[in-house]
Amino acid sequence: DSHHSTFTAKPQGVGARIPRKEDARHLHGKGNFIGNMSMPGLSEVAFLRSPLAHARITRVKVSPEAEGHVFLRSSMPDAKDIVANSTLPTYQASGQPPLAHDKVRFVGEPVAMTFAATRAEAEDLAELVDVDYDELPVYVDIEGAEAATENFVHDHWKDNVFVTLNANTNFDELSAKAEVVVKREIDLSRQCMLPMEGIAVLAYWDNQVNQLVIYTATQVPHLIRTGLSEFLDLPQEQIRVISPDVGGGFGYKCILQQEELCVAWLAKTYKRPFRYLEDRREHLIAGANTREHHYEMTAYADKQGKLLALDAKVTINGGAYSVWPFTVGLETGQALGNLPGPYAFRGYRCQTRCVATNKPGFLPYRGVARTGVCFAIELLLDAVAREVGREAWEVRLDNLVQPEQMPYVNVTNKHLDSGDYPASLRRALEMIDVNAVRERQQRGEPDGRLIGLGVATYTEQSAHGTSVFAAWGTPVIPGFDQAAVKLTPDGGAELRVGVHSHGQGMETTFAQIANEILGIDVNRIRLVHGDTGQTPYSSGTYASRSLVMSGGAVSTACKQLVPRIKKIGAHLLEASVDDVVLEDGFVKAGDRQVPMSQICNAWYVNPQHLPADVDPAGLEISVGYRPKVDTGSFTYCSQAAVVAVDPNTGAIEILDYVVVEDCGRMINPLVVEGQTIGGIAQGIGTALYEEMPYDDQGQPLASTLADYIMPGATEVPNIRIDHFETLSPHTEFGAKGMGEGGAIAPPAVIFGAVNDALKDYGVEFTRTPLSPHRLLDALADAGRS
Ligand code: MCN
Ligand code: SMO
Repeated sequence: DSHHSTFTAKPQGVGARIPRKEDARHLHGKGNFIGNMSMPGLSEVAFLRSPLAHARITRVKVSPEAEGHVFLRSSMPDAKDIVANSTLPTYQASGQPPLAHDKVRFVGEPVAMTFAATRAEAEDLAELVDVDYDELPVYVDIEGAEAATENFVHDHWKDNVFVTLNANTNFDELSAKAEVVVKREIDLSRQCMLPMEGIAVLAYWDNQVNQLVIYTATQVPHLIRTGLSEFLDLPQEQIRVISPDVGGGFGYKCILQQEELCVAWLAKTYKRPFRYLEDRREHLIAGANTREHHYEMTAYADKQGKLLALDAKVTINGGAYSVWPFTVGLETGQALGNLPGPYAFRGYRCQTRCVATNKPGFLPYRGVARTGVCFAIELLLDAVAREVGREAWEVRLDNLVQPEQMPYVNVTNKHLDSGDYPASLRRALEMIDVNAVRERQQRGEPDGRLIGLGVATYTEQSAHGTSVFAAWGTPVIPGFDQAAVKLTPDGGAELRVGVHSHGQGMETTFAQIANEILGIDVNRIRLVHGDTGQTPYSSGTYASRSLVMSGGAVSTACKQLVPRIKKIGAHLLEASVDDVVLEDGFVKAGDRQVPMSQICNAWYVNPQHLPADVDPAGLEISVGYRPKVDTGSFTYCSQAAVVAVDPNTGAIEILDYVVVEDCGRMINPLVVEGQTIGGIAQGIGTALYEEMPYDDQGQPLASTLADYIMPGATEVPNIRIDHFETLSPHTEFGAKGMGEGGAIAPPAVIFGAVNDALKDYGVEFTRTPLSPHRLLDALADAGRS
């Protein structure tokens, strides 16, 4: 049908399903991670962390044996507190000191720093620091934080609210016409991010160039440099940030971490190498968390379940500090703007706010607010469908933006660029075979388990541009991106980008883009990324932006080199430049051709033979790129799942999971599928397993992976994927970003399926994770177990 692409890819070009170049080194244990690095005279750093969630520090005593190896905030007067500013009107900024001094605001907040030859010795030194605390009231939950009238998380604030945002479009007028009103409260619990590698930073001083060199596991090397420059008071050219292999980012590594600032300060001050590696326990206790959203949702619909208006109040538990550079405004603004998702209703009233509590700071995590808003609106639509007595997908098909409405500007002014949303849902239903599932449900399972079917459709706003970051109030982020392309004297190519690939496969996909245009073998194309000393300035990797933005820049740069290559090739072929083409890595005139290696040799090694009007800029170029419309590309996707619920044990098994996604032209379908499956695995974690619990004093109750459950291979089913390829009119190749998408829908899909399985039991779940004990408790409450 028309949604499936008939495009045929070149063997290594755009669209080719080739294996990832980067896999070989990782599969052979040859990755270059900070934990593996060694350096003469390297000291290992440890932190003494707060045992309390909210308390004043009244006295710090360092025992004499540790003197000279222990650092407090007062030891670092030349470092500034990390302050993430925002242009959003109601925003209250938080100052995050590199080390806590006047008070602590969450359990695990660093209070003192030590170093020694080994980590164990550094930790022993930290034991020699004695801190007295005066306890303050602890804010754990949203309600408690909002109710506070004094002793706020930040002393100078007027309440515990970081920011409040409001939207109201045609709400009164359209909600008044509703025949059906459905309300739900929906919660996404707080969770960790658990990349395989935690925070990792090694810094030293390079005397030759008088420069601080910092290796850090980051998604955003250029932004880290900008941040370090500001908070360490060093000019940018005196800082080089290198992000080598990174063991997963997922958002955890797109901010400036205070540990990065501290280790960089040590290197700047002592002019020798220092390293800090976050361990698993530190990550679970003190690493920034994500996802804690509370929704109060009201749908106003007609008798068929067609939405007229939506009323929503969204509150986010933002933890103690607003992260640099995104601030909590990112999550809050994205929730406000993306809650309508793929739906066409025109009445919207929404308030989103983010409150400060005594928990670790709040970070964007794969999917960012879109996982929460998808969960909220999809569960609400399931409830509407039940209310009007229709199937969940029938109601969705009526509410989705229809293909003839595209491009569609929705109620929050999102420019949905292209696609056929209902067709993706219909295809997902066909793949999962709805009728067969309903028959099976009717028949019942021999083992007594209950079968349920869930569906969800979402949009993934990706590759947000300059104007979107401005709307989220984050002044530090330019939003555009750049690339430099250099052909080598022997006919290979180097692509330099300031984004960072830490599992997304860009070393392969960006080479495919260059191969598409220049025809150079992908194994002769090297991606240089994640080093401020070698790459153009960049907003970095997050928000599924790298392909559209940096990939767009690579494409533009390669295209601009083509006439220069042809000019040299035409000379070598003694042909007119108008008569030659660049094809498969050769400049061709009729049946004569000259390979790229000879063209590069002519320019770099034997330029004396070339005509004088060959562009002296040569075979190297740097370009900037902004898509034609910079409000983001809108990938969309429908997912469906069948689950089996055991009402005796509370166990949930995912029997089938299907995906129909449309990210425009896929540069590499294999990479797109890998990204999708990885995201879904994380989404299954959000849905069924992951939760960071705290007691009422803000003590984290899961400090090891025995207490914090995440899905393993056995919890992730075989995922079947189909692709539509509707090209974006705004981007190079019509590609749209998709790296987060997988993680957006699973909570909505799985909860929809479990609620469907239990629809005759009088229970409905609206809070993640859906653990066996929650399921059994609910059945017991309903008198059904
Ligand atoms: N791609 C493609 N065709 C498309 C779209 C994307 O072939 N139409 C390919 C790209 O070329 C790239 C990959 O898919 O190789 C992802 O591209 P993109 O959607 O631009 O996303 P980013 O590269 O900007 O990656 C960021 C995104 C985010 S925000 C999170 S969070 C996340 C994710 O990627 N973190 C990840 N995927 C991850 N995957 C791994 N392994 N590790 C992480 O930390
Ligand atoms: S959470 Mo992804 O780094 O936008």
